[in-house]
Amino acid sequence: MRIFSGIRPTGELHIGNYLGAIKQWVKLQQENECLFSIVDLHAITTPYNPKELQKNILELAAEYLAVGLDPEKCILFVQSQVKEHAELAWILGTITPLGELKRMTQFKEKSKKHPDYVNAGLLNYPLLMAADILLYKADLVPVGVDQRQHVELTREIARRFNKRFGPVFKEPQVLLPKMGEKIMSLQNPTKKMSKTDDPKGCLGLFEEPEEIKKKVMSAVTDSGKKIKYDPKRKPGISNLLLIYSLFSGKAIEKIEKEFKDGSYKNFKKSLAELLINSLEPFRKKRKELLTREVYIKEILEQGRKKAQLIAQSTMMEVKKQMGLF
Ligand code: AQP
Repeated sequence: MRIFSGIRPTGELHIGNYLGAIKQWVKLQQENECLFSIVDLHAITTPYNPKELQKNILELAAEYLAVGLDPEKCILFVQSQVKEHAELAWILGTITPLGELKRMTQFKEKSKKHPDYVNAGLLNYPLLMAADILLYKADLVPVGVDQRQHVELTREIARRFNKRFGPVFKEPQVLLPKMGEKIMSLQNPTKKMSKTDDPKGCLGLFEEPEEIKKKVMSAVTDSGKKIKYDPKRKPGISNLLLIYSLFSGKAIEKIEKEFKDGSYKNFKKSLAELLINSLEPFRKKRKELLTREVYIKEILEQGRKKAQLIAQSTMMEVKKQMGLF
C-alpha cells in the first residue's frame, strides 16, 4: 500500500496529533511505502510569522524523527520543496465546484476563528490536500477524524478527474485510528485539542514533567465523582480515560475498575505520572535531534528527491491527459 499524510508546521505537536495520526504512521511505515510531509503551504493559510516558519519546519522534522519515523523506512519531506503540489492544486481547482469548498467544516471553523484572515488559500486548502494525496496515488491517508471530510472530497475530485480526462488517479481511503480519532482539549472537552488554541488545553508531546502535571491536574472534569467513560454526559473524564487507555495499553473498563474507589484527583495524579514516563523518551530524543540540523536537512533533501520523482511522473500523466503537454 502507498500511504500519504502530513502535518502543518504551526507549533509543537500535541498528544492529539500523536494519537490521531502519527502513532499510526509509525506502525504503517513497517510494511508500506509511506510518504510523510511537513505541509508548510497549508501552514500559511492561517496567521503565521515568516521569521519562525523555517524553524518550525526543522522542529517538526525533528519531532517526526523523535517519535519514531525512520527515514530508512519512509519518505520525509517538505511540501513546498516539491512544486508539483501547488501545480496540481491549481489544476484540481478547475474541476471543483466552489460550493464544495465553501461547505467544508474546516473552512467554516477557521474563517470564524480568524475573521481577518479569510483568504482564498484557506478556501482552497482541500484542493492542496487533494493534490498532496493524489500526486502520490496514495491508497490510504491516516489522519484524525477532523480531516475525514477532506479525504472524502479528494475521492470525489479523483473520480471527477478520471471520468473527464481518463484514469490517472487512485481513490484514497481515509484511515482513522480505532481509538483516539479526536482527542479533546483539556480545558474544553467538547472541543478538539489544537496546537493554536488555548495552551492550557493542549498537552504538548514534548512537554516538561512539571508542565504535564500542571495541565493534567487542572484539566476540566465533570460533576459527580465517578470515573466512568461516558463521552456524552462526562466528556472531561472520558477524554482523560481515553488518553490513559491509549498510553497504558489498558482497556478503558479495566482502568474504570482500578479507580472505582478513587477520586478524580488520584486518577489525574496517576495519569500525569503515566504521561510523564511515556513521553520522556520523545522529549529526550527531540532535544538531541535539535542539535543535529545538518543531519535533519540531509534527510529532508533525500526525501524531497524521492517524493519529486513520483510527483513529476504523475504530473506528466495529468498534463498529457488534459492537453497541457
Ligand atoms: N485533537 C486531535 N485528535 C486527534 N487527531 C488530531 N489531529 C489534530 N488534532 C487532533 C490530527 O493531526 C494531524 C495533523 O493536524 P494538522 O496540524 O495538519 O492540522 P490541524 O487540524 O490544523 O492540527 P491542530 O493541532 O488543530 O493545529 P492548528 O491549531 O494549527 O489548526 C491530522 O491528521 C489531524 O487530523
